[in-house]
Amino acid sequence: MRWVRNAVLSILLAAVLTSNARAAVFINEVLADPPTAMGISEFVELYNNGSAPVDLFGWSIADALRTRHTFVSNSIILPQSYYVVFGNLGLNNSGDRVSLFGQDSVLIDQMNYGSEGGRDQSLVRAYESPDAPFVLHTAISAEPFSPGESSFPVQNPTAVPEPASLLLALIGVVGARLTKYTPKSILN
Ligand SMILES: [Ca+2]
Ligand SMILES: [Ca+2]
Repeated sequence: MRWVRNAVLSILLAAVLTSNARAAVFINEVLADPPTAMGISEFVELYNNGSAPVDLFGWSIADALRTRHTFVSNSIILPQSYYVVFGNLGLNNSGDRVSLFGQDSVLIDQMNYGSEGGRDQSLVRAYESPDAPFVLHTAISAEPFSPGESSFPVQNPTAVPEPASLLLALIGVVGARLTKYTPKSILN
């Protein structure tokens, strides 16, 4: 299945270069204060609520001090999907700023937090939109965080997808499962 996935990703990447479809990537969830007993690192979760995949190559994540992660080539975030950067991102528990920069250091999204960042749980958008405020993860979920997946317990399928869409959705699901608590990117 790996070659199938790679082939599809290549096709999707080509689509990125040729499509005018809208894509919008934003910061969706930030874990600054990992609970020590749960074996998880800090992470920043991105979400693409657009209709086209986006290659994050050359994008970066910074805290208030400096760049903490730069995306390598083929860092593809599919439509309606998540991408999680795990590692020591230098996020102060007592307050910090998280910025997402695109190529040429264009600011894509930014969030600030205070002492609420130090509550042994992540901060997450109240709903998956760049316009939504950040809230404590347990305000909308029984879980303290949800890297690579929705904060909301029930997904909401509204229509029967066409076969091509279904294939992409399945790949998206596989990708999300693989990322659960598994670093896609680890910083030293
Ligand atoms: Ca921290
Ligand atoms: Ca999440």
